[in-house]
Amino acid sequence: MRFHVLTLFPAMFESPFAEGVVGRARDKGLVSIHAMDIRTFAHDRHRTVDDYQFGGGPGMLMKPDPLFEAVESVRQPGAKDIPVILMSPQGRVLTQRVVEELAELDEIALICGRYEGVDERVRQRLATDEISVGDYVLGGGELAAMVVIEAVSRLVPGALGSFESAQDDSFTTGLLQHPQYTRPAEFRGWRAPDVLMSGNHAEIERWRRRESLRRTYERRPDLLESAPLTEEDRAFLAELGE
Ligand code: 9D3
Repeated sequence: MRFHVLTLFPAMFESPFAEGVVGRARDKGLVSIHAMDIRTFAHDRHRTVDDYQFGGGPGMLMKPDPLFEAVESVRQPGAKDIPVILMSPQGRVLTQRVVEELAELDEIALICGRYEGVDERVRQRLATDEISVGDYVLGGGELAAMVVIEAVSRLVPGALGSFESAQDDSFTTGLLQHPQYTRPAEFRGWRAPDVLMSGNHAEIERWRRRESLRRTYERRPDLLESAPLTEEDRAFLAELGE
């Protein structure tokens, strides 16, 4: 998976991806991240990338020409067009389903906006997708693009070790993670649940499933609507609701 990032702050993409899952995937040659400075594609003396908005109003917009040229510099002559994702608060909200969809691609360009936004022609004529990472205000698209890169990279085959398989991720089972404990069995007088030390794997699985259901019911009941549930799960949830 190749990520091309168009940003005014390319250095932001260095240390976050030097380590961890993405760092290892890069070392293995499974993922590459190419951060390009949009300012390289400004041609005037002051390397201008922003301008006032027609019609007036506060704040500046990103000019279209440096962004178009930056994307065009990524496209290989004759190759098919690369998907271009505009990171924007007006985009479709990133979920694991969207991440899975993006993980099917072998190359994507991510446009990170700054200022008040981008010229509408970038959205209409350059971007093929527009993604938000949630309903809160960031200072620009960079951290949002990093979220996309991290979430997508871990789904690239071979990126995860066998102990961190993407298969039992909470958003794959559709439920929140059950409580987890490690040694010591008693810490400051707080004991880990005995069932986890019982060696009875069927009992442990049952306990974990129920705790996942309990936690999801308490914290994210919306997830229960789309989670695949057994009859036994439903009976347990009915008990919780009483
Ligand atoms: C306070 C300014 N807002 C006035 C309506 C508009 C606005 C412009 C630019 C709000 C945020 C930004 C910068 N944000 C992003 O570029 C961004 C973002 C976000 O803020 N939240 C969630 N996902 C994303 S993806 C890109």
